[in-house]
Parts: sequence; structure tokens; C-alpha cells
Amino acid sequence: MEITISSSRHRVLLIQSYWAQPGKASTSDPVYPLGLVYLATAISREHSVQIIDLCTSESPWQYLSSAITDFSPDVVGISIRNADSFGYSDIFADEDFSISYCLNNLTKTLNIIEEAGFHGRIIVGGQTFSMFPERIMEHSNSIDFGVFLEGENTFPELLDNLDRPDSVKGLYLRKNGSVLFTGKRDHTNLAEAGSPDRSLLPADRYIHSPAGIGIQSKRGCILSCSYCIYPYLSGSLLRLREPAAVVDEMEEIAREKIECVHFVDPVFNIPQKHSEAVCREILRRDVHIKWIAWFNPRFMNKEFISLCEKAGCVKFELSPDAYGSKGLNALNKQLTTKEIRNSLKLARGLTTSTITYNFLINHPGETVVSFFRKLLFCTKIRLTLGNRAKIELLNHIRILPGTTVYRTALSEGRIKPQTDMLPVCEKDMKLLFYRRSRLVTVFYRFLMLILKGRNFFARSPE
Ligand code: B12
Ligand code: SF4
Repeated sequence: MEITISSSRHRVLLIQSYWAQPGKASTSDPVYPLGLVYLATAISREHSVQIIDLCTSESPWQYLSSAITDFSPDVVGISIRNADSFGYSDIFADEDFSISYCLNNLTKTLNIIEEAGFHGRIIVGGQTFSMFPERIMEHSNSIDFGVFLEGENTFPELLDNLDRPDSVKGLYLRKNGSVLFTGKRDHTNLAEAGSPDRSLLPADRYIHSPAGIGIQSKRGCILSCSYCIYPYLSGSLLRLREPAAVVDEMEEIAREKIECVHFVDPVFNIPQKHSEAVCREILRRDVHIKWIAWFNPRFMNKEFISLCEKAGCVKFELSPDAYGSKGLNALNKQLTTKEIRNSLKLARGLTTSTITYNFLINHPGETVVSFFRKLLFCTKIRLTLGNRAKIELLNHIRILPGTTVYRTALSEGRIKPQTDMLPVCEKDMKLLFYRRSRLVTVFYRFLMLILKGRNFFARSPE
């Protein structure tokens, strides 16, 4: 399954953390660990590397143990992507969900690695690590180093300097019993990083889900929605890949007989010209691959939608999140209700694709009136587009440190500075989901109760 590159200095096992098994309640299908493949690409010339994804195995702990024994690495890299496995819609449902907490899984992972006889260095990274670096470093002394934010430069440099890590920027390490940070470093230059070498991890375990295989045309986001951690993780300046390089990668993926890819860009059509250039390049080269992406309704028009469809877009994902100016302003969406309504008019013209609307519930700025206006608009989407639309109306905001919503929640007394933002029990976890109004919660629960059987909002076009 995994391909090992022979020879060289370190034997590096890269592990996508166990999160939750596919098919279990409140979890989604595993996604191709693109970040790890970028990392593996950055080190594969110098070191032997193998990638395993614990989310793809029925017996993740056995899988991990065997990989340590069989590959015998001297460095292990663990990617901690997701903080927890609550679907943000499920959190207030009275059902028995199988919950997976990042710290519990990490403890188990570290124990298994140790039990399998590993004595080398353990390095962690990934989005959840970068959101909670000190918390995770302090969680276990078995972790030697933590790579903050992007790893394409820090990780290879660290492998070259394992005995003098202080010289490596972007690193959490231990010194005299304390955790130290070596200081921020510049973001990855995407042209220098090149395309991820996908031969390092075959995609076959991910292709059954349309969103399973990711591809990236840019990093960074110029918007600053109040709940969002993306600009913190990937920067608020855009780093665009050359459209030709993106389409080279799509061509390569298409050759592997993969039918669909998901752009992992925060917003595909910002800047619109770049997304148009990607579409035109796909058409110029006649690449046949379906794709899904997130779009901003402000930068959509008839011609653009048609161009995307011709270039293979099968699903337009929209996240207006709020409906009504109060909510949109409170979330700093930089969108108007008119633009959201206009997107529905445009969506009537979809021919070969579907559209998904993501809305949040009970967010800052939400009132009972806005809640019902949102419901009415969702009903209109359903009546206008039928099964061509999917409506995700159920998501609560998971409060994340470093966001405006975190500061709002603090000032409103919903959380305290000492609140554990990476808890390991359901009671503490529930506090971390923003709920502005009790009345909306009551209406929401009632609504879910009566609509559950009918699956009116969540009906999927797939
Ligand atoms: C695209 C995306 C999706 C797509 C994925 C499509 C696909 N095929 O990949 C979809 C919509 C399916 C999705 C689903 C979910 N997602 Co999502 N997603 C993203 C997004 C926008 C980009 C991820 C990505 O591919 N980045 C590109 C790669 C190249 O970067 P990277 O993974 O960060 O890796 C770099 C560094 O982190 C680092 N690194 C990573 N691992 C390691 C390991 C080591 C050892 C080292 C040294 C470094 C290192 O180096 C890498 C290269 O620079 C992020 C936001 C973000 N900025 O990351 C959210 C994000 C990762 N998702 C998140 C969440 C919560 C989810 C879901 C759990 C939502 C849900 N409730 O269902 C699911 C989980 C899916 C799964 N099975 O894991 C959270 C995770 C943190 C958290 N809050 O828990 C994020 C951060 C967004 C958020 N809301 O906070 N997601
Ligand atoms: S929600 Fe999307 S558009 Fe808003 S800041 Fe985050 S990534 Fe950017």
C-alpha cells in the first residue's frame, strides 16, 4: 500500500492521527492527508519515508504497531489535524455519538509507539497542533518537537539539525524542563515547494468519497470571518500557484483514474481571475476530472458559473453562514443578503452541477427573527432547486482561540481565560460551541425533532 523510498539518513514514519473511524456517527470519511504528502515530498530525496493514515484502518492501533515494527523508523512525525470528532450539528442532539478527542487519541498513539519498541524522536505538527502548541507539548513529554504552522521548510531543516534544534525557526522544543518556541518563520513559497508527490501515498483508500482527494491552488485568505482560524493557520495574504502547475497536478491525478478532487483552497474564486485562469487551463488541455470547491457568492456570475461547469465543477460550496445584515456583520462575512439571494437566482441556471449552502445556527448577531428568516430562505432554496441543492443548516461555531468569536465569548462570559479549549469530555466540550440565544436553541431543537424524519434541509444531491 505505502511506498517506501530506499536509502538515506533518517527513516521517517509519517502518521495521520486517528480521528474517528469512517461510517461512525458524527464523523466524515477520511481525507487524503495532503499536508503529510507535501511534507513527505519535501524530505523524500534525503530520507526514507513512509506515510500511514490511521483513519483508513479498521484496526488503527494494530496498523500503527505493525508499521513501527516493520518500517523501523528512527523519526516519527504525527499530524494532528482535527481537534475532536463532534459534527458541529450533532453536539446538541440527544444521540449516542462516538466521540473522538484529539488528546485521548494522541496519548494512545504515543503509548502504542512506545510499546512497539520505538526509541527515536517524535515530532508533531498539523492544524490542531498549531492552534494549541503549548497545550499539546505539555500534554506529553514523549513529544520531542512540535512544528508550528507549515512544515515544508521547518521539517527538513529539523531532520538535518536534530542535535541542534535551537537553530531551526518555527519549532517548539524542550529545554531545561520548559517548552520553548524558536520563533516564527516565513510561509512556504508554493512555487519552491512544487507539487506534492502523490506516488508517496496511493489514493485508493480515499476515492469512494467525492471530497476525499484534495488539491490546492492557493494558500491564505484575505477575508477575516470572525469564527475562522484559517488566516491564523495559512496567513492573510494570498499565495497563488501557477494555474499551469495546478492543472499539471490535476492531469496527473486524472491519469490515476481518480474521478473527482476537492480544492482545499479557502475560497476558490478569490481572486476570481486566478480561478478563471485555472478553469481555462483545464479546458485548454482538455483534462477530464470533476471537481468541488468553496466559492464566495460575491464573485459569481452567469459566465463564471458556466466556465466552472465546463471545466468540470460538479459542486459549488457556499458558506454564507448568516442571513441578514446583523448576523453577516457580526460574523464579518463582508457579504450582503442581496448577494446571497442573487446566488440562488444564479443557481437556477446550473446544468451539470449542484450547490451546497452552509449556514450556522445561533452565531453572534443571531436573533429569533434572523433564525426564522434563514429557515425561510432555506425553504426557498429547497423549493427552487429541489435535489440540486444541499443545505447544511445545523452547524454551531466551535470557539477556537485566536478568533474574534473567542474574544466575543470571553467578553460575554461564555468562556474564561482559563477554560480548557481542548477538553476530553462532552460536558466541557459543549461549552465551546457558541450559542447566542436560548430561545433559538429551543426553536432549533424543536425544529430538528419535527424535521428529522423528513430530512428536509440536509437532503444531499449526491
Ligand atoms: C479542505 C479542508 C477540508 C475538506 C478536505 C478535503 C480534502 N480532500 O482534503 C473537507 C471539507 C472534507 C474537510 C472536512 C473536515 N474538516 Co476541514 N479543513 C480543510 C482546510 C480548509 C484545508 C486543509 C488542507 O488540506 N490544507 C492543506 C495542507 C497542505 O496543509 P496542512 O494539512 O495544514 O499541512 C501543513 C501543516 O499543517 C503542517 N503539518 C501537517 N501535519 C504535520 C505533521 C508533522 C509531523 C509536521 C512536522 C507538520 C505537519 O505541514 C503541512 C504542510 O505545510 C482546513 C483549514 C486549514 N487552513 O488547514 C480545514 C480544517 C483542517 N478542517 C477542520 C475540521 C474540523 C474538519 C472536519 C472535522 C469537519 C467536520 N466536523 O466534519 C472534517 C474532518 C475531515 C477528516 N476526515 O479529517 C479543522 C480542523 C481543526 C479543528 N477545529 O478541529 C480545520 C483547521 C478548519 C477549522 N474549522 O478549524 N475539511
Ligand atoms: S471562513 Fe473562509 S472566507 Fe472566511 S476567513 Fe475563513 S477561510 Fe476566509
